[in-house]
Amino acid sequence: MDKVFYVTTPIYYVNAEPHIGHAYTTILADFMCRLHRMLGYDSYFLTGTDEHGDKINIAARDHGTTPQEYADRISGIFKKTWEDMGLDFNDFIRTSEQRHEQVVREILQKVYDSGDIYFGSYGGYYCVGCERFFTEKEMVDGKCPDHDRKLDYIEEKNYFFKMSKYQGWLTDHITANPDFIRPERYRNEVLSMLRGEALEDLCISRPKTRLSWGITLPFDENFVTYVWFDALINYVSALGYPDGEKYKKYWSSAQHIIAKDIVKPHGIFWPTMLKSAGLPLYGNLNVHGYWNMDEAKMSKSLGNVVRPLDLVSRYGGDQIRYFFLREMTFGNDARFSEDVIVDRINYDLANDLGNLVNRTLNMLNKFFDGKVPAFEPGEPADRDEIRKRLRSSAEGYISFASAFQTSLGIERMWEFVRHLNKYIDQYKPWQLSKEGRTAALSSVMRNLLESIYSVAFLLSPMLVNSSAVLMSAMRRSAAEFDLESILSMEQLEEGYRIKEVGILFPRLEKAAAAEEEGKNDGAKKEKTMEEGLVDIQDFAKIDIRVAKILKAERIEGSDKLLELQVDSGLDERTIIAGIAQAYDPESLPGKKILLVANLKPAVIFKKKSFGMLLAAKKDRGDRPVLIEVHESVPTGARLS
Ligand code: ME8
Repeated sequence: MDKVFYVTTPIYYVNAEPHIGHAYTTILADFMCRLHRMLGYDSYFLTGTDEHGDKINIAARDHGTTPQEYADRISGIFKKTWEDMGLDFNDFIRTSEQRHEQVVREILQKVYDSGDIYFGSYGGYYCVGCERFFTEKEMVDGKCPDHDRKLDYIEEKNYFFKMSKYQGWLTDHITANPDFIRPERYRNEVLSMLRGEALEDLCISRPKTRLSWGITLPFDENFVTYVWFDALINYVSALGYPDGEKYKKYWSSAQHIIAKDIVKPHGIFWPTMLKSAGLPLYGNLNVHGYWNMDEAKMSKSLGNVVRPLDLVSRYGGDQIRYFFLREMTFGNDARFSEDVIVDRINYDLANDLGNLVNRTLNMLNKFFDGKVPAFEPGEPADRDEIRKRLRSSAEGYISFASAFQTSLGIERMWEFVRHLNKYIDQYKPWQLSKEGRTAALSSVMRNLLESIYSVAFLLSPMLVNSSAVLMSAMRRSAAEFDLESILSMEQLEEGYRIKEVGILFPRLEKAAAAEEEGKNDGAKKEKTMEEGLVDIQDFAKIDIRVAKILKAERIEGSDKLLELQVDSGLDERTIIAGIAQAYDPESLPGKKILLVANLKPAVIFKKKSFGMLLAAKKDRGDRPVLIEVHESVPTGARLS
């Protein structure tokens, strides 16, 4: 089979500006496109805007403008938002474009000629928000369940598409191709719609007397096309159906991404339309859940709607992509919370991945002048084991992510990242250096660098900017992708000096979310300060770790201070501690204590101290007692 991949988002209505729900779907599509490109696919990504129909007509009227002007403005905002977020779509389709209108008319004519369209009379409950008729069974208390709005009964003469004719065929197709609609819960939802009562035919026109903003039917100019029949066709019109090269190349590999709100049009209308018009079906319908948020936080009257670009400027583009792709389990709803964004950035990006990179590059500077060391076969330092873990994590990541299960896939890569941090703790390169075990040190550092390069490469569809920074710092030119060579861990050039990358994922000094909350709830914040309480985010800024004392000496001229060498798990460092009157230096080596690891260095008695040990005393005059930790707790473990 050709390695071709075509991914689409819904085309968004232009009656409102982009919000985080739209941003999520579009980021997911961008990730899937880049992932497949990385895997060697010819990959194509389409998004766009849905511009016809009652809804847009009404919104334009409310804004005192024409539908076309209104659509131009909002569509422009969508396109610019995705561009500013660095989303790399190949095409942006608008349903008011000529190229689209022409294909809609062509397909309508085909369906009409095949005898699947008839003229009839229809009465039904219409929801403008959904742009569709509801059956009595679908309504809740006479209202649309999604828009909580009383539905109007409308009766008019219209054209109908014989959707019911394809009910049996579609049921069989979905049953025989269990992945056609995924995940399973949405396949079942569609099957239960199909297996319930008889499918009704689809009303596909609107009389121009009621609505003129739409595509005129090719066989009756008194009517415009129903907006869903028009909109779904964007997926082929953008490819240049019927003769376009892109249509021929990409169409049958199509992967549609939508949320659970529009399963029926995509799972039932669209396949039956394709079948009737004689087009092949799309590849898969991939359905995600909803991002839910605190009503108060999203209420327009409070002026605090979350805009995708605000999030990016507040937290960073890669950080937001990571949060979205990691936090939502495909198919389920997820809770949107800025506190969780902060946690994900601090724990996963700064602490796990960022720390791994910084520790490794700092040690490389110190021990090898920043140059890629040789790999010493006599001292493999678990190279095979690391390679095995890399392969298993990478394969898990690729197979989950390819099936849209980004969260599970990313977690597999993080297992590897966390293992690499443990690997440093286990091999303690600073100790190898001190003991003069250069060959072992070379291999350990080389293994780490090769692993980091592979991680950066594999994560590049998600951490687009940071991966690019890392890869270009480590290599002169980007490699052609070949999974086997990435997994071989033989990508770097011996002796090449790795460039500085700085801090890739700064820990959040100021918890933006907490600050925002503070603004909205000043009284609460004041009360907290009055009582001397701190926020959890403030506490989280302090990096307290288990450290092991390696050496302790008195400092000449001071009866209070000791100079200690400790292993922090991150590095080996000097601490000046005021415990000389309480402890003999000889009694200290081997003890595991608590270290504040991210304190700014301070000069004490002309010596530099890199952190602080935690000790306790009840009264001022008491001697400080070190907080000792049981030896089973690993060095470097973080207090949380
Ligand atoms: O339905 N969580 O457009 P639309 C997750 N024009 N995703 C969300 C979301 C949320 N809270 N809110 C919206 C339409 N979305 C039609 C589509 S396609 C031929 C025509 C995302 O502007 C999600 O992808 O209402 C959802 O399916 C889509 O926006 C609906 O966008």
